Amino acid sequence: MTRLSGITPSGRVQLGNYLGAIRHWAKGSGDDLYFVSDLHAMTTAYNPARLRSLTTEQLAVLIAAGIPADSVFVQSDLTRELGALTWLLECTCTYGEAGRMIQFKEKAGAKSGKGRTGARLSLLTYPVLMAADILLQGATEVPVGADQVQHVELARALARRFNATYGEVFPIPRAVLPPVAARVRDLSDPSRKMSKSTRDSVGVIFVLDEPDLIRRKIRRAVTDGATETISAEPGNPARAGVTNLVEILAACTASDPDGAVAGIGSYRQLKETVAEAVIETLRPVREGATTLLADPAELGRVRKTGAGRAAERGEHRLSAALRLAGAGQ
Ligand code: AQP
Repeated sequence: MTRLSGITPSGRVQLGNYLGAIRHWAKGSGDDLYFVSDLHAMTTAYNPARLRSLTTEQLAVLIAAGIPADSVFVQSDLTRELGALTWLLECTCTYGEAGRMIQFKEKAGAKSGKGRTGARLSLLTYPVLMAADILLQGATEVPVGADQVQHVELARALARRFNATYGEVFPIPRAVLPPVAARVRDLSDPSRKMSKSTRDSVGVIFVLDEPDLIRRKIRRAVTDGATETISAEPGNPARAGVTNLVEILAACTASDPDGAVAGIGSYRQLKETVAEAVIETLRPVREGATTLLADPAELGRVRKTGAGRAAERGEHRLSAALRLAGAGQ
């Protein structure tokens, strides 16, 4: 069994990415693969220099979080392999299948401002690139959120069709919904989840934020002002801010929400406790990533090793797929 998961450098890595995904990835098996999906960040307008720096930062965070360096790679380091496989899969996928992707329907009009016809073609085709990410590595399990299940289903359909048409090459992947992980919410607007691409970052804790900045952001977090009841009430929108703080504390201290807040008597004390727990949880990752980022030669070496392993792993599948599909010599 090979698991494959990615993170998109659409912004700086935030606490939700860490508590909900990255720290679990660090406990995976040596066969698992994790990648920074920088090519996926190009489907809407972006700044190339910022994309490069976010990609490097995410790579450093993944390694500092404890994921073995040879299990991590940057997607664009496999552009040649992925480009070739994406083409074969685009020749396997129908226009109708790509157009049915809910994320395309939701994002295409909104992002371009000119309706679907103004959306980048890559917004339509990126699920096929995602299928190539999965199938190149022969991944059998793809942990994803509910919004990505449809894309993994597409990868399954394309793998089956390719195998049936040209010959068996690809293991059939399946989406796995990770066990309920902490869903961290924005500190200033707890009605939405914490996200790395949120424009106003006062409610977002970035993994590389300095401790003082973390304290300030948590001090300003929305609570309900009135009751000073220190408990989590999932599903009650009026208490979403306090619930979020309690759940962050529980996730950082590996305890249940009631146990985590035992002895805390005020919102002020709750915020101070949450801030210190977040700072301590992120400290080793921030320190490790900062050290790596200060040594570009070492980070470059680590990056090359991961890319080499990922390319090597996919090589025989790609050449078999090209040969069976009638391409190359
Ligand atoms: N707030 C969150 N709480 C728990 N888990 C979260 N994840 C993201 N936000 C939270 C998990 O992080 C992993 C990598 O995320 P992604 O890059 O695939 O994209 P995303 O889910 O769309 O993350 P963001 O931060 O919200 O990015 P943008 O702003 O670009 O949309 C995933 O496993 C995700 O579940």
